[in-house]
Amino acid sequence: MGLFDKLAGWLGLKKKEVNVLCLGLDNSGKTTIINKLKPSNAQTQDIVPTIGFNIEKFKTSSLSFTVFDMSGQGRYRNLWEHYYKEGQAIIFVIDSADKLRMVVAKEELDTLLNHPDVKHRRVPILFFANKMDVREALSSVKVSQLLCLENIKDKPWHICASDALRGEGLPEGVDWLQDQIRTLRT
Ligand code: G3D
Repeated sequence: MGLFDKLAGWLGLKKKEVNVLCLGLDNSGKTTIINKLKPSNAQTQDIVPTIGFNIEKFKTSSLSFTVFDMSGQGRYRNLWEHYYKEGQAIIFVIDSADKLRMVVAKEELDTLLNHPDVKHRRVPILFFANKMDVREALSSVKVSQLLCLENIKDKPWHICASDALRGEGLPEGVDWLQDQIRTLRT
């Protein structure tokens, strides 16, 4: 059973669709991660509202994923922020080997956490400290420190080291998210 099926299988017990936002800078590994989670029968819908800004959406009967880049596209911010309202869980992907842009990732995370549609909601956030296989990658503890994750007090969060190419670390993250969604719904 695929990772996504596992998550969707449980959620399928409840009829309502759950929206998961998958965010991060470009090139962090979002597409690779999502492709590992995606079941082959998912309905994919590429939405291109404006040239240069791509949003991918796909869903099964119980779970809907919205994936987009947050980088270099400040002018599209109002387009992507529109999706915050409907997000019930967030997957935030970081390229652990991209030390130069770690500060940009932190800025985007802080902006996300302060957004009115996110700030006062107990949205669970799963962080993937991705590209762990790269020799110079920072550890998940270091990534967590640089992003100041310990300052997130009002939302459940969890960070997993991952190697999306091999799928390593993804099951742990998905298990955590599944528990969180279950907790929120009971
Ligand atoms: P994005 O969707 O966030 O923009 P992608 O990122 O999933 O397109 O990944 C960007 C590049 O990083 C891809 O390489 C992809 O194969 C690679 N990548 C993703 N995850 C990992 C990982 O865990 N380890 C390593 N080493 N590489 C990873 P290309 O060469 O296709 O651009």
